[in-house]
Amino acid sequence: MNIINARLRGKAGLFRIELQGDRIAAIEPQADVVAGSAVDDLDAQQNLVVPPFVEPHIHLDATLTAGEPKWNMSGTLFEGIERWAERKAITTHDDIKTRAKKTIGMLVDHGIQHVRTHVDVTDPKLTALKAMVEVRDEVRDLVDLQIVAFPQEGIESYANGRALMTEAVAMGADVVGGIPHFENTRDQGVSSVKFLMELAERTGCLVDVHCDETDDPQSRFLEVLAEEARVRGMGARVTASHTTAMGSYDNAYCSKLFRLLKMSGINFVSCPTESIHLQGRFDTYPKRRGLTRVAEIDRAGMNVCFGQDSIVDPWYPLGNGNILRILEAGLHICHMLGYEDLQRCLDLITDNSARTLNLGERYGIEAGRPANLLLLSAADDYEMVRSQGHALVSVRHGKVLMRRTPAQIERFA
Ligand code: 17E
Ligand code: FE2
Repeated sequence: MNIINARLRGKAGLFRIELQGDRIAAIEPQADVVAGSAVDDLDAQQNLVVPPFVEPHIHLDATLTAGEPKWNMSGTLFEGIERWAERKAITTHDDIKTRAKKTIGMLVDHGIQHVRTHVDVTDPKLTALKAMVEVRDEVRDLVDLQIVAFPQEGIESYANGRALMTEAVAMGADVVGGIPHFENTRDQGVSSVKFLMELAERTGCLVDVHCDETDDPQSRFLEVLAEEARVRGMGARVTASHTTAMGSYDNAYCSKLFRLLKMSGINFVSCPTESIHLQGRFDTYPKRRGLTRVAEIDRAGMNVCFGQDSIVDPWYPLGNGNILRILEAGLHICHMLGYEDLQRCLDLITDNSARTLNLGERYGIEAGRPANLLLLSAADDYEMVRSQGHALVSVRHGKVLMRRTPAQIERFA
């Protein structure tokens, strides 16, 4: 199969992308627009062809449970954790698998092929983890799934938290998580980060910590995580998710912090729709946005990407799998609608996220790499967000996985 009349990000002109089996065989410039010759040629119609969208942060064990048994009435992270604990108590293996697979279908419909999911392991039976390890295998034709052992109710503050984390890794979690701002004390927050970094280093896992997801400017576990990563030389394998407290740090502290963050080389995920909804809840007016410093992290040359976090769960009632919606919201909320940001905004849901997930040569439109790619509905990044465009075709392992027919409009005058 070949893709013809493709535009590639950062390159002038049109290209023909030749796929052989499950690999990209060659990428050749085209002098002119061409007509398809083979029956199975895909015509990109002079629009962008990009590697698949990435979902770097979602909780697939909790999706599609909003209101069961009760709604989150305050809109806070903390009430979300309480409501989830009630739902978690009645979950089953099949319940987790059914909802996770349904949600993965929603992600696939929007061009996502790589997913990192946090899975709550603060459960003596590890029900969700066992189910998600099976799901990871069963959805291989749809997405590559990374599983984070995520201690929703704490590592130090939850009974046998350390043992559950260790067991989750032994059972096949790919990534070690954490939640230091939720531990009972500051000391426990610090010791939880040291514990999880040690576990990851020993087992070869990646790291992705829910870190400082609060408006509390005193929540400063990011510096602990970054320093642990720096000393161990693990920065590229470590991610700090949310870091919303950074939106409340004063500039004097933040300028010192940025020096360490840069030295550490860690990655960042922001979930802008989730954070604008959950944070700022203890403010009246002026009301904080409750997001990390996305534009500043990006401009400092560090790696940052956007995630959805939730789809219809105790923390966030909306969501449909469309990461482009998150991109559009995030660009607004983070003051990133400037010309230069718009020129390369798809980085925030493609290349930057792939780097966060350590996908390496498993990702990208280059000869020799997997034949996983998207045909988009616009010719550049700016037009893609402006037009609220879509992934029209998703190709995975050299075969068409999803095709979207855009809505047809009839006008009569
Ligand atoms: N759990 C958590 O601690 N934070 C979140 N944003 C979600 C779950 C969705
Ligand atoms: Fe999260």
